[in-house]
Amino acid sequence: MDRFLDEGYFVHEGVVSTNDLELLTQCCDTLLDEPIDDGGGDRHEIGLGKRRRFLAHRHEEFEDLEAFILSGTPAKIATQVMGEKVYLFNEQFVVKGPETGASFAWHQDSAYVGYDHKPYVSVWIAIDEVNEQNGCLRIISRNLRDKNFIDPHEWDLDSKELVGYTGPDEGIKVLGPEGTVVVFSSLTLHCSGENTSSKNRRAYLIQYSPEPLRHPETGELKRFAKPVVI
Ligand SMILES: O=C(O)CCC(=O)C(=O)O
Repeated sequence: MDRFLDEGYFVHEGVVSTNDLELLTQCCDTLLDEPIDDGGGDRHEIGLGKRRRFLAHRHEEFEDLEAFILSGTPAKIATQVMGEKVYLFNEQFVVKGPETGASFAWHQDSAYVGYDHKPYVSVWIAIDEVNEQNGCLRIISRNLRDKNFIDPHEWDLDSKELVGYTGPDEGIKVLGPEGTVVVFSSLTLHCSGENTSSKNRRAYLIQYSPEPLRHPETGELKRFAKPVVI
């Protein structure tokens, strides 16, 4: 995993089976039928109506989805990166609606946690082909050995998101067919563009941590801490 440590991310194509992609599509579309919920309460309030929807923490309602993320391809990838002891920490579908789908600003996922923790790994799966028109991910390569910290982030009230970078680097665009998998550290800066295409851009993001992620003072679990079983 030298490449992951050197660059903070890697991309896989062709590792998600047709059946698993179908499963993700069905679960996502089932959730999309529900009334829009922009977050709040114990979830980050980062939804922007149908322009940017986060359908979060619902895997327990879909038996096969739970099995997929605890023992399937994304879980295996997480153990390859972090070793055998890995916990499902968080998961969400991210959907940018057609024509006016909103961007998501440069950030490190760790910035959203709010307290000290061991960096974790995000496995992002494109449910639809991703291209420059529909809001592909962009990544700034980061050597995790040298830059093992969270950069300053500011909350943008208008766009309802944390912003961790506003410089000129446009990053590396990750383009690819449905099923493209992007694996990145919670310290790797990434963002995604607008969706101006005529269809939803759907993706599923699963996060795995090397230990249960708890508040350092209260001990309260941040989200899930389900051991991955390969
Ligand atoms: O799917 C996207 O467009 C980006 C999602 C993302 O960066 C995140 O949830 O941290």
